Amino acid sequence: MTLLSYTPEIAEARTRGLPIVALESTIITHGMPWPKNKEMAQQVEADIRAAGAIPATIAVMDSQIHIGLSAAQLDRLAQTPDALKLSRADLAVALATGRTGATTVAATMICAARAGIEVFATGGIGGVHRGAEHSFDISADLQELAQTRVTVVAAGAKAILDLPKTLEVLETLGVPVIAYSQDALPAFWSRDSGLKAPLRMDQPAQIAASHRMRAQLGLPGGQLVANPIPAVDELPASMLAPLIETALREAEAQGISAKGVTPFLLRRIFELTQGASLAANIALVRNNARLAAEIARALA
Ligand code: PSU
Repeated sequence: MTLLSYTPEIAEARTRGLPIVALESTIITHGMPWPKNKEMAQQVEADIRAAGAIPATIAVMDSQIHIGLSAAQLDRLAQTPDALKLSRADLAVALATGRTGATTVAATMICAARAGIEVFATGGIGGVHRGAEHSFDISADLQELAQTRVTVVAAGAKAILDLPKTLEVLETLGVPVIAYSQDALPAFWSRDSGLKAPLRMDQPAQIAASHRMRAQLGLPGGQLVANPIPAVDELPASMLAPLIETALREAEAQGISAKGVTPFLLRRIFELTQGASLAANIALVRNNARLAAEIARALA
């Protein structure tokens, strides 16, 4: 049995050199409730096709890394909320033990790179959690961006995080943080974090060119393209701020830690916004998928 299993469509796209966009699966199992999670995954795949690229949703099932999921596999995964949340540390263990695992940004980057896929769309990357000076909770996504050559399109890092510290760590790690078509770093559900992004680019073709340039320079690591949520879909940061504070206090009081923190906060903010955060989350992932498809087309 081969380690990587491609759907026939993706196998053909690889041989023909067609543009492919990788998609992660933790957002499906741990980021959104059933059945919206499955609808989102299907919709995002359709968006990528409409933009002229081939979607490749990545997950671990039956001791294989699946590059592209069948409708039945996607359906099964979306109803497996206890799937492992896989990052660099546990990817091999899930494969060795046959457990079903959803890939985070970090694990999806590893799998995409092995499959020769250079562009990946997600919602928001993990980063430095608030209070990290005490908890040391820093997402493995940041290290992965520093070492694996995949361009990741996200709406920045999630607003539940400490964004200034996240930017500092990315700078230390040598990861280019490129805001798309604006100067400000986006803040996931909102367009503007109040922080200036280190870099700005306005053309997908130039983002593709800088991806290539890093390889020519022999630099490891990818790029983070921070794509703001469309204005019509954004939630005001001022409305979210107190709700994020409430959710963070609850997480602390309930002793939520490690991999549990982000899913807990996303779920609580979904409840506190009466579902508005989920609608925004879906809109921003779709927006990221469309931009990722344009970058993949420029690279193909
Ligand atoms: N984007 C979303 N929702 C999510 C995620 C991204 O819109 O749930 C997932 C990604 O898989 C990312 C993970 O890698 O959240 C970050 O988790 P942590 O903070 O535990 O590293």
